[in-house]
Amino acid sequence: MSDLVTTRRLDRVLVVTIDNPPVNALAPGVAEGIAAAVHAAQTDESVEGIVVVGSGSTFVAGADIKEFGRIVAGERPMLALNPLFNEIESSAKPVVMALHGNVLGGGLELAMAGHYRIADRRTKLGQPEVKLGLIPGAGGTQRLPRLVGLETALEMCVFGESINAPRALELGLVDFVVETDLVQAACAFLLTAPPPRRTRDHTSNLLNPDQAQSLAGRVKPEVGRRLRLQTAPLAAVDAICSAASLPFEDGLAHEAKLFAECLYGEQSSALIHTFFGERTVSRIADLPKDAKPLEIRLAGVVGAGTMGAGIAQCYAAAGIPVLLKDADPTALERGMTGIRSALAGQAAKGRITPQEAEQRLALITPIADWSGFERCDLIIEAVFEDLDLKRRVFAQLDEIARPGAVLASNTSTLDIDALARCTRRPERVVGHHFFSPAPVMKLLEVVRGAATDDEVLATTMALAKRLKKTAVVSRNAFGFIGNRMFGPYRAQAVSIAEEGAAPWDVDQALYDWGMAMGPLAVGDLFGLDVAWRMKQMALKLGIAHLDADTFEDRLFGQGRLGQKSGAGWYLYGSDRKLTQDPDVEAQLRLYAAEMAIPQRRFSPERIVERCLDALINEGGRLLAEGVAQREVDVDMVYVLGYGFPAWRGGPMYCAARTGKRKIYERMLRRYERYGPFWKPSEWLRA
Ligand code: 3H9
Repeated sequence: MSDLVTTRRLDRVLVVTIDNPPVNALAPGVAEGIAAAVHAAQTDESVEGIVVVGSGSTFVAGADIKEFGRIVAGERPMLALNPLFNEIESSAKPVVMALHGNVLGGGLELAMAGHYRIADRRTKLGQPEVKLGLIPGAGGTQRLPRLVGLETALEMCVFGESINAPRALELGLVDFVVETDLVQAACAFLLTAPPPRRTRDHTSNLLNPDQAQSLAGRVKPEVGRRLRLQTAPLAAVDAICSAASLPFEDGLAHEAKLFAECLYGEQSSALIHTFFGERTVSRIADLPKDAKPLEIRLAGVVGAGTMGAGIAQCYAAAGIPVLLKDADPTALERGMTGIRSALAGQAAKGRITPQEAEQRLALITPIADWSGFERCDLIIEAVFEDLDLKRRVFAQLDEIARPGAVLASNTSTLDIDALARCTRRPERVVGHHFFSPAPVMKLLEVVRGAATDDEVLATTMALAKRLKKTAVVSRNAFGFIGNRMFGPYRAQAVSIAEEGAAPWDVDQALYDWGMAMGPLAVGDLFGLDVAWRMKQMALKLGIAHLDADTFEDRLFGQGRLGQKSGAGWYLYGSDRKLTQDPDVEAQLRLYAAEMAIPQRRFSPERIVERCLDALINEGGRLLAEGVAQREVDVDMVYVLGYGFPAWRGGPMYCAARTGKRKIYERMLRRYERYGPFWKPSEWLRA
């Protein structure tokens, strides 16, 4: 047996253990080892049955994702798991899969190749391949519908969400759920001499081909809407529905063909990049391994506005008691009302139980003064984005907070070092930039000030994990990574509108490319007043060569602040639904004439190219300045915080795909024609 798979005997049962830490991924040798053990057991008369189990904390979390890049690069042959799983399924002796931890992707496919499945109560089962731009490729689209029916199989494979063991039991995906020792329970079951039972033969759950086709016709538009522009989910629908019309082996061949198309497609590489990217960003090159995180037993949030209330909810969701302070009783009450209704909404949608909602609410203490803040291990301010106001808050925190407490700011742009200097403990100050809505958005942009010490950074990274956020570290610089890049990106969108494109065409081009929202509509969302203020700061600091006077500034000057005032680039009804405003376009053309801006037509491709080039170039500047650690950090900020499509991998990933040289050359041409905005960053030049 290989090191990855070992066998032992428990009475008349052969126990096959997969041992490939940390997640027992199906690296080359794992499935081979299991199949070989099953094969050998066929001729060993002393073996009556076989149990397959994972060592450590999990069964199998899927195929080894690291292999996919190697396959695409031609360094490795395509995975050939089907013959091995078929060998297991064909065993003349019963095979029980003993499941715990994560049974995902190829792991669930392996489990379904067994004859019976017994699971620990806390097991999670799923086919998350679509999240990597793939479909199940080792029989999942053929065996899963046989066990749970087409509709449930679609739900699981198309959206990639896992289910828990009790639900799997209800669905017939597992046969037993136990609280006792898994292997003992599996062995005891085998000694009752259950007959081998092949999943492939279980066809009673399948619809007839016509029904399957009409189901596919019904779900595809919904899939197209919910997972816009993604190819793998639609391929999953095809593969699963084919289970109803094709014999099992043909179904496997059809699945294999679709799997290969997805694997060699661009979306899969980009999504695999984001999978590893989300994990890479937690590694900080110069943070000593022995930097010990502080335990956060009580947190304080200053400011009960949208952000403060949202941040308090994040802490409560992680089980951390939190004091929510606002000196204005109306604001405090509004904040708490918002929290109550958000929690009730989550309970109504079944995301949490009503008891969990109660528990979370009980962890949040609204407070008008500073009482209790002296006990907090961490205090985060989320007051209005104004440097002087935040300075005063930090000076006050310095008076109140206990020695050693972490003092964090939720600022999205301001100078963390300037805030740190208002205290006598700048080493305890750090930026925790949450994104709105804080309980939903996964990104936490962490700002490491010049003095921030290792313990504070280690505490922040550990805390982010507890809050279920992905932390990306930025050095202190105006706008950090996210907002600093957003300025030039939006500036291009505004310029293109000034040069002749209708604002909605600019937004539509980027939306159709995959962005969650167009950049001008985003301006309306966060407020053209905020955009204006940010630009003034950037201009003062001489960042990114933004134009001092633009059409957007005119809109702001007219009191068109975006959604909050009912009008910005668009018009908004009371439901905040947007409509195009012909007056904006008429004004735009007058503005262009007044400013003598030559007018031209823009194709959607050209709009996307110019906006992305601006985004990428600013990302390059941040890398060259050392504000961002790595390309992947920039990518994760954009994918997790700015609606950049994960299946495009992030701006810097896109740059690599397009070719840095190509982008550099067109930047240089624009730089020579249009001036300093387009000066290529050192990163692009290198
Ligand atoms: C598939 O199965 C295709 C099939 O249909 C067959 C086709 C032919 N491979 O996330 P964590 C690493 S596609 C390689 O921090 P957690 C991960 O990078 C696959 N490595 O822990 C990390 O490494 P490091 C379908 C993997 O407890 C370490 O393990 N399966 C894999 O927060 C710990 O991971 C999936 O998509 C893997 N499959 O979460 C499941 N999985 O320490 C993907 C993890 O060096 N995995 N690693 O950074 C997950 O969703 C989560 O990792 C899991 C654990 C929930 C399992």
